[in-house]
Amino acid sequence: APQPQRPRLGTVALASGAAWVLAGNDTGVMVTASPRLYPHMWSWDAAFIMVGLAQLDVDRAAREMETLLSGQWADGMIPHIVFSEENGYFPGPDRWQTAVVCEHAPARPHTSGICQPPVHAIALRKIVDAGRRRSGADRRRAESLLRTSWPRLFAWQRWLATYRDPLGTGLIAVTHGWESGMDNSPRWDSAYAAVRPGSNLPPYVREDLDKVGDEGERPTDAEYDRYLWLIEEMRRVGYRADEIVRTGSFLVGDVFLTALFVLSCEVLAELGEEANQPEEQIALLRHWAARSRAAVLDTRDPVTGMARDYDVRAGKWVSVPSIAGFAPLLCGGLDPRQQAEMVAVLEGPDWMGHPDLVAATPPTVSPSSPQFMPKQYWRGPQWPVISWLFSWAMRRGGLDDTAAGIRAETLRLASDGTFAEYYHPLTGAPLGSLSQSWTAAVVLDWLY
Ligand code: 2M8
Repeated sequence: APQPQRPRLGTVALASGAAWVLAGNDTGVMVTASPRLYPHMWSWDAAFIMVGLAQLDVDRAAREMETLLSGQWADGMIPHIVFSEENGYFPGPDRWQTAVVCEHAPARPHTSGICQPPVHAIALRKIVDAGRRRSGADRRRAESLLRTSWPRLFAWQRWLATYRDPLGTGLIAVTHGWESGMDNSPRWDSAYAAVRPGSNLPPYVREDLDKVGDEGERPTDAEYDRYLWLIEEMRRVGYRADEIVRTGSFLVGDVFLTALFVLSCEVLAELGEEANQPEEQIALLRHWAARSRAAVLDTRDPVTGMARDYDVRAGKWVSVPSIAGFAPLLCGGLDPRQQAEMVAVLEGPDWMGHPDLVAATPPTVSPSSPQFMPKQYWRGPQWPVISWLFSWAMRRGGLDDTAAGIRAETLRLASDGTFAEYYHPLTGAPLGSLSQSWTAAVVLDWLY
């Protein structure tokens, strides 16, 4: 296999570099997702950032959770962006106008009007565990964060279960590709093809293109028109959750997000038991987890066995060879034979074991597929944060060997010390933003 050309860092230098990136991106109130491309707090980035911060400084990690929750909407939604005072990102608060048109949105901090995958309970678990490993002040800080944030995270899971289950099966739906976190994944191509930007889409100027090495690493203008059109639709209905699900032009049951919802419900239920939270709420979390786990398993393609998204507007399954197909390995529930088969596919020649990969860690699209685009954002590159998620969930699910392999190989990729947002699977070249906080954070957690 080809080898990456950059110098490799040893463990100590890599861990120090990761801590340095988090410190450099820290405004004091939030660690921004990256220094230039994303100068604000993103919802799921913040959760992974807390996982890294928990290893360095329990109080700082706890404050990150508090900053994120200061942006939570009155109905329970955790918005996908909590804005800093920085400029340089589009769409910013002026475009979203959430507090202007929606009574649930906080006036301050400014927030966006959509959500992102629920991984925050995992972050709370990590902070609580880190606090308990230490003593005195750290432990008290973590226990008090557990008491204050548990009801908020419960409200967030309830929001998803209430507003985002349009089929009533437990398959949680997204109303914008950005909500999935995998913005331009081929998973969304067919649903976006049906989104027709109106001629009254207010004009805009992108701010992302000059902040990466090559514009080809980012989504196209045609994709951006659709991203902005969906926001325009939502703004016009005052970001009313039920109305967006009823009338918006994009509504897809997201199998990957649903698997993360299952994991978060379970982790939150465990934390709730430890902290004596209300039994009926814990029972609800377990109920949602069971229902949504069954929904994830029900999406499997009868021929390939891979999990699929469901386009609610078009009324059809979406079969794309993306990493989301392995969602059952995140949330569990397969019988042992089916699970071994799915792991074998993941480790096999169409995925991690593809002979042309520099590192045997999951690419976002199968390199054997015609849809694979090795440097294009969510259309093929390897994302360390996604590898961390699989590794963490697989370890929890007893798949220790696969989890350890993903960890080792992703660390090898990331030992170039750039902490890139994503990597070129065939060359190991760093892509997108460098010094991306969540990459640094998951590396830190792995090295701890
Ligand atoms: C990317 O998404 C934002 C929009 O939310 C963007 O491209 O401007 C995605 O990779 C998303 O998953 C991530 O949370 C965000 C910040 O890292 O960047």
